[in-house]
Amino acid sequence: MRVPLLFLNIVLVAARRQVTYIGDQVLRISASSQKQLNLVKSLEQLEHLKLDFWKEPVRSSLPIDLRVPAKHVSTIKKFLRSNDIVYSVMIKNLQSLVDEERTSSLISELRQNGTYSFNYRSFHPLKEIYRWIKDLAAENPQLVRRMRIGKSSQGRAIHVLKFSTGHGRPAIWIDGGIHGREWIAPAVAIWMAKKITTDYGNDPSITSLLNKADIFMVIMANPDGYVYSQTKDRMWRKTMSKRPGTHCFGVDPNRNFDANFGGNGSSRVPCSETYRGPHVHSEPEVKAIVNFIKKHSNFIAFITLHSYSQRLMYPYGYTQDTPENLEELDMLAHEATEALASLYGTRYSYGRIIQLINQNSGNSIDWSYNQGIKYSYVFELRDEGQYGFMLPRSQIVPTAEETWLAIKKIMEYACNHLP
Ligand code: BHK
Ligand code: ZN
Repeated sequence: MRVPLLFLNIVLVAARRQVTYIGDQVLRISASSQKQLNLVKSLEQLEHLKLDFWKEPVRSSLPIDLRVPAKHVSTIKKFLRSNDIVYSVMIKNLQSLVDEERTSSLISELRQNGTYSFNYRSFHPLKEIYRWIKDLAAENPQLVRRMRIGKSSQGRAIHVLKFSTGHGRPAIWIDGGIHGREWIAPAVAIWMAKKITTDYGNDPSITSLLNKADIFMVIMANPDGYVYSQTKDRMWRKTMSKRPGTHCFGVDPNRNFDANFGGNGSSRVPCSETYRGPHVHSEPEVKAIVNFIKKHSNFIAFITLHSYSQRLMYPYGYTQDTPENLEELDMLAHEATEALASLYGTRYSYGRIIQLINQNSGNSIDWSYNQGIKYSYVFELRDEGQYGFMLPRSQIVPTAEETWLAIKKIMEYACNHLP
């Protein structure tokens, strides 16, 4: 018997009980005064509205991106209009982007030729990415090693790719995928890892770099969150750890590090998107990174990939205190963003976290900086908010290409300024 495909799809989707975003809108809000800013901030307290600030209110000059559940769209718009707060609709119906992505951006393919037939212009399910990681190491035995540095809450391996051509060298850290819904970050990391293997021995700059330093790259720092974002809830950000006494699950891994843990800009509420966790390094995903970096002990640069907003930020997030090498961090961020823009004209802003976004505590680069890693940076990749987390797959390769130029600047500088 033939079951109509459409019917089958509906049944499958219903069985998996996916979170849907039908009629949800993303509004870009321009608060033009401190008073208007405070009004928008006050919405953050109304937990029952289930608002999701894609870009939080910081200063009245900076745009705010807010995802509003369908049933509250008219209330929120009315609230904004009655207070003369200007807004525009960035995404009119989030579910239509989610649907489109599922059918045309998230591609599952059986591959024959290892990493050579991998489609770098597409997003992929975790299984395929893990297969690709294995293939890359197998294809490049003299250059790449796959190491398992830990396991997620749900038991998935956390892999690091070690690119090395010698012994006892300084090391550079790059991670992607620490937040589930930020799909562009692991996609960019995959492209970069492949780029290293094709450029080593051919391109003088990466060859000379790898003759001085090792690169350690975690493609997928939060595999559970990525899988959940692809199968159940596209907007999932956190880990997937469960705890007694609450129906909410998951911890924001980027609030779980030992850097002013529990301070401002992290939540003690398990249902919050920025829940810090029950204690420092409670998340096995975080613990894996921390243990590895502490044990290895000769990291000179730490780079973490997030999205979105087109920003390159450095410490601190938890304090207004300035990092000891502020001028150097700022100069290097300037050079890196100029290199990035040189390819396609993509403009990044740069600065300390606490200057560019709100104060936050427990993030990874504040932790790595306090470990003595002087060149600690976070990239918030494309775009500026037109698609936000729903970045189309046509932007994966251009984003990777331009970001690679910036990362090379940081790596080269760190190599030439050893502690
Ligand atoms: C990243 C690293 C260190 C400090 C802040 C950030 C920004 C990041 C976050 O944790 O709130 C923003 C983000 O994922 C969503 O774009
Ligand atoms: Zn993030």
